[in-house]
Amino acid sequence: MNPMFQAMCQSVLEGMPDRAAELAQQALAERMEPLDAVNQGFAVGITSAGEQFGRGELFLPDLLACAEAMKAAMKILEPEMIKRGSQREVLGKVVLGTARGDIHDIGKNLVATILSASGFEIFDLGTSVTPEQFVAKARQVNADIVGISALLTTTMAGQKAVVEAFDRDGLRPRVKVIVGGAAVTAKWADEIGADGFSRNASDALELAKMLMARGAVTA
Ligand code: B1M
Repeated sequence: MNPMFQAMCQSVLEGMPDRAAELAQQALAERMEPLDAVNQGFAVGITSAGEQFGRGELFLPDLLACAEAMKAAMKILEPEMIKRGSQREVLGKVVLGTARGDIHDIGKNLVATILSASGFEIFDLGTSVTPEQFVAKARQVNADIVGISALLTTTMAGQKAVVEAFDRDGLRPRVKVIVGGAAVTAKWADEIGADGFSRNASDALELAKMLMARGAVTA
């Protein structure tokens, strides 16, 4: 691994927010693509932290420190990604949030940043969002797409509840519901009747564009 990516990964694994922020600044100063810094550096660190946590080699306070370091880097890189987005025309309106009971937001924020930088208008409801909140916001802003992130196997059920709430409310099929998050699969998306699934933020952008092209926009 390139030494800069290695240092980024290490800053997250060691839970050092100041070091992570410094490396993010350095990456921008060296004209590195911010998404490369995320995908090849900082995210490698947080994924590895998650694996160590899963094996019982890291404890929750350690994982929290790793997440703080990751967030410190994202705080510097995300505004730059938005700034670099050249597209000015609004491609569509997207309501985003993490499923009820789930407080993981790093991936969801990255999806929001990439979509926003590429011309989508984002309404980010934050974490632990109920189906009713998704429906109310989608109605209020006349959303084209609603995206629900879930990182826990237990909160994936919240994605299903959102699909059902949109069906009950008569907002589908006009509004498309897309899902993602570490534990989510295309099979799960199919099972719950979602309109799409993506594995990462770049694929989420392609998916959102494809849904808009297929006629998600009606208003
Ligand atoms: Co948590 N956590 N965590 N955690 N955490 C996981 C998810 C876990 C897999 C770790 C493990 O055990 N190996 C595990 C879940 C197991 C399971 O259910 N299968 C777990 C657990 C158990 C927990 C707690 C229950 C721990 C506890 O309290 N005992 C607790 C739950 C709290 C809650 O939500 N109620 C908890 C807490 C936390 C922290 C607070 C410490 C912190 C979150 C900080 C924050 O987000 N603000 C945290 C972290 C950091 C993780 C891991 C290590 C990393 C997640 C992350 O940020 N990844 C995670 C392990 C892992 O996922 N490998 C883990 C980086 C991010 C860029 O990727 O979020 O996957 P990701 O997003 C990607 C794609 O998934 C996709 O695009 C993104 C960018 O490419 N994507 C979408 C995401 N959302 C999308 C939506 C879309 C489309 C694509 O469309 C709408």
